[in-house]
Amino acid sequence: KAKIKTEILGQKIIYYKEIGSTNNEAKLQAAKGAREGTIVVSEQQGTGRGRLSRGWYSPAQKGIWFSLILRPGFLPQEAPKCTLMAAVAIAKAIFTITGIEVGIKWPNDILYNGKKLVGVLTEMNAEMDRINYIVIGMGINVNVSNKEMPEEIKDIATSLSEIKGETVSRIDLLTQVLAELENLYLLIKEQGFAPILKLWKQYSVTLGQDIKVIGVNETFYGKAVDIDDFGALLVDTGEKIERVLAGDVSIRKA
Ligand code: BT5
Repeated sequence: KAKIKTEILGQKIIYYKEIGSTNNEAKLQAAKGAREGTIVVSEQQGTGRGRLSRGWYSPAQKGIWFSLILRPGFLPQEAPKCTLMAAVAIAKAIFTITGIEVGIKWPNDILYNGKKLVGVLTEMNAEMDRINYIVIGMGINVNVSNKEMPEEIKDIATSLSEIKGETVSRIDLLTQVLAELENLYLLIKEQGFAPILKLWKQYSVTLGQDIKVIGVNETFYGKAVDIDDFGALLVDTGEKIERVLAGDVSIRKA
């Protein structure tokens, strides 16, 4: 706590040695009225979640598994912006602390050499046309060893310690992530989403690629051409521009 340099984010920290999912706990806390900036951190998650009820491997003391509660004044359909904001904040913080240059894969992955280093899971509670709360869950593989990873992710995942060949301080990285998140969040409040979008595009490894969009009901191919003001991915199929919203799709290189 001594190292925290932020004014809002992380001023209240709810810490667990072990929990099912920090996102679930943050949603409970938010529903009970936890204030903006509250974070839920756990050393380990038993049932860490990805999107579409996928799992998130969260071994004890090896990563940063945490969730941030925000209560932004924007519209429910703007919530995906939080995912992009978080990805940019984490990418910047990783560079500051480790010197590693990462890429962002739309909407919620941070990759290094095509392997997943970070996942972001944004969940929202809205009533009528107002956001009650947003929970941004972030999973960062800090000192996770590749050898110990479950078979299913061994070939697709990596960690900062695997890349650097040495352990990385989780507390230094977490405090830096909070600092970057706060900067970007205040920037959105002052200047809207445009500056974040610009930064996001600098890190993007998705734009310009031929991709396969795997939705719940349909799959299609196209070129990822842009991101719109709501954080949706615009995909040129050759016939038309499809607008793809986060949450319900996966994308792969075609
Ligand atoms: C995500 O989902 O990438 C969002 C992950 C969010 C995790 C954080 S941790 C704190 C907070 N509390 C939670 O319960 N969740 C959040 P998605 O794009 O659906 O990717 C999930 C897929 O990533 C899985 O199906 C695996 O293939 C892969 N995967 C699982 N664990 C991984 C890990 N530790 N590192 C890299 N890839 C992983």
